[in-house]
Amino acid sequence: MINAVDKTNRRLFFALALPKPLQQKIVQWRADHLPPEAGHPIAAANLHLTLAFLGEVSAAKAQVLQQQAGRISQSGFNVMLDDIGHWPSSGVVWLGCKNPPRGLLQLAQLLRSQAARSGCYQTPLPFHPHVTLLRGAVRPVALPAKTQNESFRGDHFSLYESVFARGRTRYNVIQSWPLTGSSKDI
Ligand code: 2AM
Repeated sequence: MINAVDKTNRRLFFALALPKPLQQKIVQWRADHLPPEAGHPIAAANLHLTLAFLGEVSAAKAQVLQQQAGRISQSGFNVMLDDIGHWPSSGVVWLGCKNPPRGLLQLAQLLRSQAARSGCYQTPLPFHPHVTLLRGAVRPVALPAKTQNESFRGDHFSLYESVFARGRTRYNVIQSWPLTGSSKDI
């Protein structure tokens, strides 16, 4: 028998939140440095740094992933957004890190391997931490030579649900976990 589509599936991902003042600064900087025709700007409240994309996930699987996330013991780290780039194939203009902190890479690696073990497809592409600024940027974009070099403290991570309603995407936090573990501060 073919299973009916599970309507309780939700589109989920783990991410680092950006502090609200930084979201506002980035939006202002984007307006000043990227041409409006370059692509569709991501709303300030939606600016985040994805750690692991999970896709459409059942409630049972989400529960397992949340339990595993809760057992992660890692300390926080500083994320410096000092790089900018454009991926024309996915139409994404992004801010990223020239030298991502080890803690960020470790956390993403752990969440991605836990997700893969739970059957959430993980892209074979290497993890490239980034904050998406624009979507739909499929044409060449004149990128500014420098970013604002803003940094933020990754002191917690969250599970988000992506909800599309009335023509807009919203990201709702389902649960957050502190990064206050005992490993050496990075
Ligand atoms: P992006 O910003 O580079 O597009 C919520 O959709 C978050 O999950 C976004 O940050 C998005 O990354 C990421 N995401 C969406 N679909 C994805 C996929 N198939 N593989 C990896 N990441 C994905």
